[in-house]
Amino acid sequence: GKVRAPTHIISTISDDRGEEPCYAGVPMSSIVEQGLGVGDVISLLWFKRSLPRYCTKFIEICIMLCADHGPCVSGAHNTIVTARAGKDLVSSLVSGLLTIGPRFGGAIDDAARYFKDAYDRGLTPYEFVESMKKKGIRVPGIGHRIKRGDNRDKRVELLQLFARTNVPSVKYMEYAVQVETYTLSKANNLVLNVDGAIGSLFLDLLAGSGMFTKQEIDEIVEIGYLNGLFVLARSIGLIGHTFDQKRLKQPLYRHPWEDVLYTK
Ligand code: Q5B
Repeated sequence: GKVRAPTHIISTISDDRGEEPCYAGVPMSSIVEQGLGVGDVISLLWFKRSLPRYCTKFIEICIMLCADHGPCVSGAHNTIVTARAGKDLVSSLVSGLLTIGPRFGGAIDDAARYFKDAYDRGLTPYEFVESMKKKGIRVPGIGHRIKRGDNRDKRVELLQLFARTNVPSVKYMEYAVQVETYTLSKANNLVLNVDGAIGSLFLDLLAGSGMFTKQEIDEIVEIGYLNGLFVLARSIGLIGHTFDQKRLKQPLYRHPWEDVLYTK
């Protein structure tokens, strides 16, 4: 019989060989006809399944809330400087994206990892936070440069409101809130930030939706899917900042000498 030559690539999420492209087996026409949205497309292409409406809605809310946070944050600053250096859209975009990491926007996966581990092991917030301190690790998902105990992040409040109304169980989110209560007793800037809110709530979606086995949840957390939400969302804002600078015909950026401490 025929012998199949070994392939160089294995792909399991999409197929464009038929009459129309399919995402995780779902034809494009069915996605459009059913009026599905970007949350559904992410469900199919990232999680390879159709998730319930409250999950896809949550994903869409995350994307809307994280799309931009003004020109002063690391990512937007890099993008603005790059655009003003005359670089193209893709260069300006990736220059901003490259700042996403453990301090800025890329703490969602680690927040999910650490909150899950601490909750599943039954650690009290005190035991969790103090054990992190002993290890010299900042609690991912906690702390913000401008948000404070008396100036909470509206995005976190909106996510929590949606979850408390729509998500069947919010045990990981409530745990993160208890951790925040403890960290706030130490310092006023140690609020639950947007990364921590998304990380803990996504654990609730994964565990409470009944759509994932324990093994699948462990794999998602281990691989680290969730920073992808911030990367995807913030790309919207970074592209906007690029267009804004080009539209304004802004000149090459040079940082003022007065704002540098020259020292030996
Ligand atoms: N301390 C975010 O630091 C920041 C602590 C902590 C224990 C902590 C810091 C941090 C974890 C990473 C994280 C996501 C770097 C943030 C985001 C998106 C954004 C951004 C925007 C957007 C801020 C002062 C004292 C020190 C520290 C202690 C600080 N954080 N202790 N656990 N987590 N968080 N990142 O204000 O005794 O004086 O040495 O790394 O979750 O990125 O809007 O800007 O949408 O764009 O610079 O919202 O919290 O504080 O470094 O001066 O620290 O607090 O050890 O203690 P800051 P520092 P001590 S959301």
